[in-house]
Amino acid sequence: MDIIFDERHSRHAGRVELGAGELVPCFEKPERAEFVLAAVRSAGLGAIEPPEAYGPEPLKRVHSEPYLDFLRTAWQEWKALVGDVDALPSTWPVPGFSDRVPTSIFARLGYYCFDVATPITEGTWEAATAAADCTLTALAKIRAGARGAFALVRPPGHHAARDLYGGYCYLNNAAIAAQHFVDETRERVAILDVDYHHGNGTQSIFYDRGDVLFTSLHGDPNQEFPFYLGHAEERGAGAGKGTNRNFPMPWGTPVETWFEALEEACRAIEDFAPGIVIVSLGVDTFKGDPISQFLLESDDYTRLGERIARLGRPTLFVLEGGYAVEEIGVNVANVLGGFDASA
Ligand code: 6XA
Ligand code: ZN
Repeated sequence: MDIIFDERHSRHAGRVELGAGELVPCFEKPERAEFVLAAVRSAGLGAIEPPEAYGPEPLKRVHSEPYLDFLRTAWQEWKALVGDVDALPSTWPVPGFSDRVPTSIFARLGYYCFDVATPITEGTWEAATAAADCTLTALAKIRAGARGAFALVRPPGHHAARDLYGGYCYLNNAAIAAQHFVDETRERVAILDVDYHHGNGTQSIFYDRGDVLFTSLHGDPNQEFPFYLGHAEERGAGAGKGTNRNFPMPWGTPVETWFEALEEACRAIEDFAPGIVIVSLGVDTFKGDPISQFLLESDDYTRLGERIARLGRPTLFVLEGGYAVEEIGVNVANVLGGFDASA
């Protein structure tokens, strides 16, 4: 398994997010990637390499240019006005307000961001673009014949839509890779999102696309972030009707029920016969995760990797969430090890 990693991830280090009524230290922190790196290294899963630079073009195929310009420049503008504290929005253009793009940095933060958990810091743009480059480089390994590759990245991506960030995500790494694969091959892509949270960004990017199947297992949006998307009846639109499959599950869902949903998602992927499977690999389904309510244990991740291997498709794994920092490494390494062992 080829593993692509870039130390520039650590340039993104948010200080605070708004939890339930109070500012708390960010859960999405650099140590996460360090624990995953140590675990994949000690499991001897494969060579760990830095990314190639792909430039802005693959990003523009998924995100709008005004949005990318905003992400690239927001920190400087914020810092000049406010100082060296995390840039967070505090006001939003909810329905009823004008839909013109606002000019103030305070207003543009709320225009492009949907929560108060996703700070922009000095190194956010650098880290986010490095993560996209890692994911595209891992994809290139698969295009060159590898059966599996892992983009060991942060910040994560699956909540980021065409011109919207939130949920600790800025650039949608999995979507950028999926679009790049379609652009290069004209083949179909299946995305399997096993992160605890619904991948609202990925869903919305491909919602009307018949060539990209999005499947997601996640906490029921009636109870869980991101709340406003991820219901079972969201099945796609237009040419994409039927190519969006959500499997929401309540807090405390038994592990066996989770694996039954995985089986259904896998059957949908098998029917779709994609040229590649992209796994949005969050391990915040772990029973010890501090912000999540599912019950998977470390051994369950091996079983997950084995089931993904049985799809029999070239597979790109992209790191998403997982906040039990001590265990996140082992859990990720178990998925990849289960996949590798089931050749
Ligand atoms: C914000 C919760 C963000 C969840 C981020 C995540 N209160 N997404 O792990 O997969
Ligand atoms: Zn998550």
